[in-house]
Amino acid sequence: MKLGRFIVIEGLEGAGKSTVCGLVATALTQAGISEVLQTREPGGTQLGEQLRLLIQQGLPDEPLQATAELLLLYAARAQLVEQVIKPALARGAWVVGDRHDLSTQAYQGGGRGIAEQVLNSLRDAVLGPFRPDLTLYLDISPAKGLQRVAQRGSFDRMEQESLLFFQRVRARYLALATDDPQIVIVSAEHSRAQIAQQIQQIITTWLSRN
Ligand code: T5A
Repeated sequence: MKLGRFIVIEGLEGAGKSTVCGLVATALTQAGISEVLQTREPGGTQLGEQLRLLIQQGLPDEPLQATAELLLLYAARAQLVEQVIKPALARGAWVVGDRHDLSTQAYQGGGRGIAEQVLNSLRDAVLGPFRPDLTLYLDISPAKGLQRVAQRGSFDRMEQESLLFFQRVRARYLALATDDPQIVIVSAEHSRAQIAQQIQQIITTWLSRN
């Protein structure tokens, strides 16, 4: 029995997801929701954090195969959903997720070229009918997002992918978001203040309707 709600923030590297997760959590708290939990994927459990390191750093002498990467991401997600997210929702907490399954559809599907049928079967096997209640997709051009990441320091394994890879990821995100009424597209190229205002508006409107 689910009492809380699951809100997910998605987007390319440097889109501002972590920043927006904080804004959403604050907006929910100000709206009177007593427990708001923030999660990130991959991560958020002991297993998930170990897998995150592996996914972000790779192995010194062995390239990670696309299907191996996919299965690691789902192992992390299964652990997080069952151990953290579902129990939180069942006790009435609201969960704000920094990435969830849409990332896999975009990165492993659009970016790596894994067939949609494979992704859908795996998603159904691992998650069943479990889905977010609302997803905010922060849209940014790969060049701009990576420029923001570069200002922060060095690139990890995923961030070293080509611009073409991230263009495919963005195209898949946009295609999926356009098709799904539960995904709201937010332009992430505005100033922090403009985005904060927009997020507040989206959350207020959504809360009034749900
Ligand atoms: N992955 C993940 C998959 O391939 N498949 C999957 O299924 C999943 C779940 C995870 C990696 O794993 C991959 C995708 C990723 O490569 P991550 O840490 O979740 O890594 O993702 P990143 O996208 O790398 O996280 P980042 O921290 O780089 O980006 P964020 O969270 O989008 O952005 P944020 O808020 O940290 O901001 C980035 C920088 O921009 C500035 C911030 O201050 C910060 O310096 N910034 C702005 N600057 C100007 N204007 C604004 N409006 C700004 N907003 C933020």
